[in-house]
Amino acid sequence: MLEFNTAEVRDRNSHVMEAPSQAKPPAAPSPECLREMYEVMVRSRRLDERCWLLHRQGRIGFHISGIGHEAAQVGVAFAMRRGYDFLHPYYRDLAMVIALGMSMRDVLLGSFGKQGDPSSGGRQMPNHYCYKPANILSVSSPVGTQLPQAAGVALAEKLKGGDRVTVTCIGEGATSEGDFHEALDWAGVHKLPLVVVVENNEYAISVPMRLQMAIERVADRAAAYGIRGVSVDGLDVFASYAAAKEAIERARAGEGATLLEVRVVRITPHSSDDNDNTYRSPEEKARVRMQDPLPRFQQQLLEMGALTPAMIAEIEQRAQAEVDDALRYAESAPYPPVAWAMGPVFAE
Ligand SMILES: Cc1ncc(C[n+]2csc(CCOP(=O)(O)OP(=O)(O)O)c2C)c(N)n1
Ligand SMILES: [Mg+2]
Repeated sequence: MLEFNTAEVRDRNSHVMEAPSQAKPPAAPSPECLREMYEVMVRSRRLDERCWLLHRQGRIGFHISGIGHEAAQVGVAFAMRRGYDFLHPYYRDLAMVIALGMSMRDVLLGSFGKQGDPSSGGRQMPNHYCYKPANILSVSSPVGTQLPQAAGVALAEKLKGGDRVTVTCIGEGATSEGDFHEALDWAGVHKLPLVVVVENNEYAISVPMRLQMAIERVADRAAAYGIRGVSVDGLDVFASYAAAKEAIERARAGEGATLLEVRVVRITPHSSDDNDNTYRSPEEKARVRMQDPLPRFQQQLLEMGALTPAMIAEIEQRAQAEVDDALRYAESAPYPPVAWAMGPVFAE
């Protein structure tokens, strides 16, 4: 009999934050909400950057980054009823899972493969987020496999008569997979309460979008399945929030699924194990860095008066302190007992 003590996992996670508000999101975010969105973006960015350093220092084995995707992720996450709706994320969704209530400690426990990692008890690859208290379903490693799973969750919710919406995220490369076709076809046929967010960063590792599809907008693919297709600037929090909110509320009202393309940039290489100098020119990389959504959102909030330089400094300080705390916590946490490697995967 294998002992996988889930109570112990929970105990080790007693630091876990309260689930964020499950309330219906407002039509337009208030200044407090905008500050919260900004803080999530900063926290995600600082943690992400630290993970790159930890990888280069040989302290963690892998990292895959959401840098450049945060505005879209925060826009979508805040348009959800967080902790009530379902999220089937993919590996780049760091800002999104933080917005839904995963802590930096949770994330780093996964990066270090330590006991207490809520995603998998330290057995999955890093960045394979899963967090039951916030209805975050586990990331699937094979690209696109979360799509039929998410359609299944949406179908189950519809059959139960519930009003929870399922949001799932993929890259534009994943839209070439058969799973994409199967899931969107079902979403159309059964009018599922599903929002498929395509975080289009124009690359699938080294393969540019023009070698992936002969159309300009991923959202155009929606027409083939009889669902809505919407394409927005995913570097803009406001545009991402508005588009996601409309898609989610339509899904909740029984009006069916949306394919929501958020056009973002991948500022880093594909992962810690990729060298993008082999396929991106220095000019292209500089151009991409100039589109960083974080300073853009900061500037927007400064101009609106929702942020002040003093607030920005405070948020930075809190984020850095949280990263330092999470790192100390995760690095000193124990590894899971060897017996846990085998369970609970298969039924006894
Ligand atoms: C079925 C499958 N094929 C290939 C891979 C290797 N792989 C991992 S990520 C990735 C690129 C995916 O690109 P995209 O969907 O655009 O997402 P992005 O990484 O750009 O966010 C590939 C080919 C995989 N994990 N699964
Ligand atoms: Mg991509």
